[in-house]
Amino acid sequence: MAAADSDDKTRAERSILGFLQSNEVISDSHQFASSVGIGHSELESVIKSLCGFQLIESQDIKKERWLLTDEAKSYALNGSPEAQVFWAVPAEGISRAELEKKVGSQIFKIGSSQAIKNKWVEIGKQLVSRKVDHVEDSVKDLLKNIEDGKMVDDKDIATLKKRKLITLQTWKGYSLKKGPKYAPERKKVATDLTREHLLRGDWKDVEFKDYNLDVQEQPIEIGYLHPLLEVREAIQNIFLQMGFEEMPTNNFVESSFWNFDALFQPQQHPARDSHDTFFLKVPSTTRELPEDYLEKVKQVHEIGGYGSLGYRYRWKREEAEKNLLRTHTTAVSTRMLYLLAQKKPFTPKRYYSIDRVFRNEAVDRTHLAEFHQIEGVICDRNLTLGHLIGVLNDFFASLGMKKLRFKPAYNPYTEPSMEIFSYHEGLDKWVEVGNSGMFRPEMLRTMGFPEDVSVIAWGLSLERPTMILYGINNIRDLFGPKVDFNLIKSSKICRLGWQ
Ligand code: FB9
Repeated sequence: MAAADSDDKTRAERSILGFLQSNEVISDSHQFASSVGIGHSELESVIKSLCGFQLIESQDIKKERWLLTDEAKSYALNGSPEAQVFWAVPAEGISRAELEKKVGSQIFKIGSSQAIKNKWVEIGKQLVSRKVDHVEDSVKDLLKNIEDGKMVDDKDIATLKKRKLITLQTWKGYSLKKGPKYAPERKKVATDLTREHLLRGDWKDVEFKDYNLDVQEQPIEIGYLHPLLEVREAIQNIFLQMGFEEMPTNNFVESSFWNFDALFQPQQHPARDSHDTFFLKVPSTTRELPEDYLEKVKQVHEIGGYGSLGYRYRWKREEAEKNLLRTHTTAVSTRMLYLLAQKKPFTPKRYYSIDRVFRNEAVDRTHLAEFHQIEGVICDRNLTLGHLIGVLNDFFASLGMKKLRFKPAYNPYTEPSMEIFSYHEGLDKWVEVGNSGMFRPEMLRTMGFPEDVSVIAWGLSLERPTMILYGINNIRDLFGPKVDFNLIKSSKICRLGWQ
């Protein structure tokens, strides 16, 4: 097959270049193809390549012609239905039934109405009789003319079209003429300078094919970072540059104690019921909790301390032992801060985490039941809200967000708390970019931190910045089974710029 094709191609090439040697133009590639006995599609690819080498120039031509339908073909053969009906009516007339039998119901139905319209026959109650002696079957003639490709005037074309006897066939062709680099024979062009050229010494007069620098490069099959991991890496580098160290977040399953209680979040807090939190059936409860610390947490919840009234309710151990899918990486911050509080003397620390958290929330365009939380925690002496605002400005400035605004907010484990907003030029609006606050003494003192130690912290999601930076509108296009791999392959390098 390939061999046949290739010499068909060379034959097509020779016939085109040969024909143009003595003729100005090849007006219709279809006609030319059938004249040299080559399929038009073969010719087409040769035309394209000869144009590529500017040996010829081609111009698109649109050809169209009317084709007879099968019904019309039968009329061109046997006469139009109206003519057939007329001829079937003898001079003395004929009954409808007989006539129908004679010409057939199809012809009778179409022919009789047309013959009446042409005032050739009249159909009485019983009888069908002629109104003229002789008729010209112009329709048949028209159809034959069309068949022979003769010109037919538009009025007749319109009539035949209306009678669904003809259809228009269009096809694309080319008219060809010599190109700027025309030659009766295509000189073999070399694509590479080879050893043979050098050995033969004919490299001097061989024509080398130009490099086509616009050629689509072979896609290099390499690994691609998912946009979320691109942004994660960029944000990780911001934290590392700011002297933060990563917290170990490799445990999606957490106990209510570290996820809620240690954060001084009361056990009847709405976030702690299964409407918001995924509790585990197996293992439903945690086995290891630090006993002495647990007693202190129980106490601070029940009666407070460190200037707090506490929540004045009966704190239940079994509630704290319930296992769940962590609802925030703040649970990991709690573990790390507790461990830090045990270290004497106190050493200031900067921690960050970027990992999955799970919330039993209604899923919508921007929310799934899980997302990646980014969290920054600074534990040091005498930190104030000013420090928090300062570090937030630094952090978000590295994300390209220069203008921040803070709105008082409430979290069970931080007081004061602030929602963080940044002005987005592109979206031309203030966008909520995170939440933050100062961990409560009921949390820190209970862990064992000295009174002058305070902890500022903030959190945001990884999905939101990634969706905005990559212009992804629906979170399902970013995360989950429906992600289109090409999105990942074509996603540009993450440039943290807020514009
Ligand atoms: O990410 C959020 N928004 C955001 C962040 C960056 C961003 O970047 C731009 C392009 C570059 C754009 C948008 N938010 C937090 C704000 C909203 O999207 C919010 O509706 C949804 N929030 C999530 C929780 O939803 C229930 C984002 C998620 C979130 C919220 C709060 C925290 C973490 C994640 C926190 C915290 C915290 C507070 C105090 C102490 C420690 C942690």
